[in-house]
Amino acid sequence: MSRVSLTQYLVEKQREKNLIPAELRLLLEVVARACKRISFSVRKGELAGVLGDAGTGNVQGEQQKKLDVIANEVLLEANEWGGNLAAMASEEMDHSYPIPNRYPRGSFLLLFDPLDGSSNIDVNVSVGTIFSVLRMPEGVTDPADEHFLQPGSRQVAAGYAVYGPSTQLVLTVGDGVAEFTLDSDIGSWWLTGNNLTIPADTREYAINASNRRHWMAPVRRYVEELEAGSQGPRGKDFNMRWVASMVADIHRIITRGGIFMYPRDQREPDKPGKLRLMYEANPMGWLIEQAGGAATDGTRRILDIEPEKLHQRVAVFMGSKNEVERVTSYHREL
Ligand code: AHM
Ligand code: MG
Repeated sequence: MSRVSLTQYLVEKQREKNLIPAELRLLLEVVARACKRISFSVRKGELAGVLGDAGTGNVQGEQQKKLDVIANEVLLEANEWGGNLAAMASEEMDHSYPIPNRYPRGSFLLLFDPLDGSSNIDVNVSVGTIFSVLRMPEGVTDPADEHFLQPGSRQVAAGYAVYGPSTQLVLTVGDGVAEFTLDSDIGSWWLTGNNLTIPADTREYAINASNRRHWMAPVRRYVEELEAGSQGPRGKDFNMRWVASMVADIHRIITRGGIFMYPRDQREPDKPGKLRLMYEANPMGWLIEQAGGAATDGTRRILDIEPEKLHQRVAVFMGSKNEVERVTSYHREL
C-alpha cells in the first residue's frame, strides 16, 4: 500500500486545493521536524539525562522540567531561520520572541506549548507539543506581544504532536483534521487518519474530579448527572478518563469521542480556569471543531474570545458536540 507523507499531504493542500501558501507549508514542515526532535529526546528519557526539574520557573509560576526547556529551545532554533515567521510565543517565555535581525522575517506568528503535560514526564506517561499559527497583522514590521492577541477563529493552522506509545501529529489547516504517525526508523511522518470525526454523542468524560468541592453549580450538576448513569436523568452509564496531559486526553477524544473539561472554579472565581487560551484552548478548540465537535468556555465559543493577554487562562469544555452543548446550556440556565 502506498502511503501519503506529511509533505505530500501539505503539497496537495497548497497546489491542488490552493488552501495554504507555500510559506505556511514550509513552516508546518519545520514545526513537524522540531516535534520529531522532541520525540527523540522524550524517548531517550533517563538515558539522555533529560528527566527531572530544570530548577527554574516559567511566567505562570510553574516549575520547569528539563524537557520543557529543551523542547522550547528545539522549537525556537528550528523555526527562527526559515524566513516564514515574524515572531514566536511560548508557554515557557514571558514575552514573544521576534525573529532575530540576522534572518529574514515572514508574515506568520507561531505559538506553542512546547511540552504539555510535562508533570507526567518523569512517570513515563504521554506528553505532547501544541501549536497554533496566526498571520501577522497587515503593515506591522516590529512584532510584539499585542500582535498575537487575535481570536482563535483567525488561526491558519493548528496541531499537536503526542509522544505516546507511537508519536503522532494531528493537524488542521481549516480543511478537516489529519493524523500522521512517525516512522522513527526513517524519520518520516505518514498519513494514518484523514477527516477525523468526533461522534456527537459519547459515554466518556474527562475532568480532574479532585477539584469537585470547588466547582460551580453548572459543572456540579452536569457531572452528577453523568455519575448517576443509567439510574439518573441521562439514562445511560458514563466512564471517566483523566490522563492529566491535555494532549493525550484530547487525542483520545479526537480518536473516539468524549468531553474534556477544565472549568473555572470557586477557589479564585476571577481566574478563568487553568489552561491557556492562546496555545492550548485555541489550537485544540479549532481541531475539535474541524473534527465536528464543539469547544466553549461554558458560555462562549472558545474561538470567538478576543484575547487580552498572551498567557491568558480560560475555562474549557470541548469534544463531542451534544455533550458540550448540554454543559454549556447548564451555564446559561443559571
Ligand atoms: P502544563 O501546560 O503546565 O503541562 O499544564 C497543563 C496540563 C494539561 O496538559 C492537563 O490537562 C492539566 O494541566 C492537568 O491538570 P491537573 O494537574 O489539575 O490534573
Ligand atoms: Mg500545557
